[in-house]
Amino acid sequence: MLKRRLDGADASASTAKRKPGGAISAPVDVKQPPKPTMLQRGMVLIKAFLNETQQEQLIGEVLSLGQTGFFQCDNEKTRHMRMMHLGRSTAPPHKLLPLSIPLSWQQLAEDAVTAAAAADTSLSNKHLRPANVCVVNHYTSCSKLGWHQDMMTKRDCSIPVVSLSLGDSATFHFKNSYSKKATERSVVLESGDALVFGGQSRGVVHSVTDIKPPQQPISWQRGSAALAGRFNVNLREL
Ligand SMILES: O=C(O)CCC(=O)C(=O)O
Repeated sequence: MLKRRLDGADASASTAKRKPGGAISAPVDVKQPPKPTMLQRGMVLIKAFLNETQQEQLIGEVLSLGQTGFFQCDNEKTRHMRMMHLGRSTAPPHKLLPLSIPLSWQQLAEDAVTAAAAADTSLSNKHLRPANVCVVNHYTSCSKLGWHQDMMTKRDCSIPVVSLSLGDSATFHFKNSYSKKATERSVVLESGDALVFGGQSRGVVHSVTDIKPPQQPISWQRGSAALAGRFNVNLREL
C-alpha cells in the first residue's frame, strides 16, 4: 500500500519547521489570516482556522453540552472514545435528550466552507445549507477511529463535511476507496485547524490515530482534566 504524508499547509514554504519525527509542520502565524490548502480536489485544510479565543469559546460550549450529551462509544470502528450527537439523528445509539446544533457552530461551518472555496472552487458555497448533524468526538491517547466514510444517506451529499479540531493533535489518514491498492495519505490536525471535504472528496475513506499533546501549549488546556485529549467537532448534512 502506498503511503504519503502530507504537511498541513504549504510544506515548501520557507517558514516550515521540521518536527522531531521527520514530518514538516505547517507554519502557523497567528497574525496571518488562515491559509487554506487543497489536499486533493474537494478536500481543503485550513490551518489555524480558529484563533485561541474561538477555540476557548468552542471548547466551553462542547464541555457544557457534553455534561449531558457525551456517551462512551466502543465498537468495531471506534475505540475508547466519547461521542456526542447533535441535530438530526437516524438511529440514536443512546437514550439521551436530543441536542440542537448551536447556530454559532453552523456559522463556523459556513465560514470554513467559504474559506475552503477560496482554495478549491469545486467547493463553491452557493448551494450551502446549514449542517443538520453534528458529531463531537472526544479522544484520549488510547482512542482510535477506524476507516469509514461520512455517508449516512443516499441523498445528495454535495454539502461538505466540516471538521474542527481542538486540543491534542491527531493524524488523519485518508484514501479515495477501501481498496487495498488505494493510495493512503495522512495529515496532522492541530488545535484550531479546520478540514473541509466535499464534492469529489465527500466520500473519502478516513481514519484517525496518534492522539498526541499539542506542539504549542494551548492556554485553555492548562486548567482542568476535563479539557484533556482531543475534541473534534464534525458538522455535516444528513
Ligand atoms: O476526528 C476527526 O478528525 C474525524 C472524525 C470523523 O471522521 C467522524 O466523526 O466521522
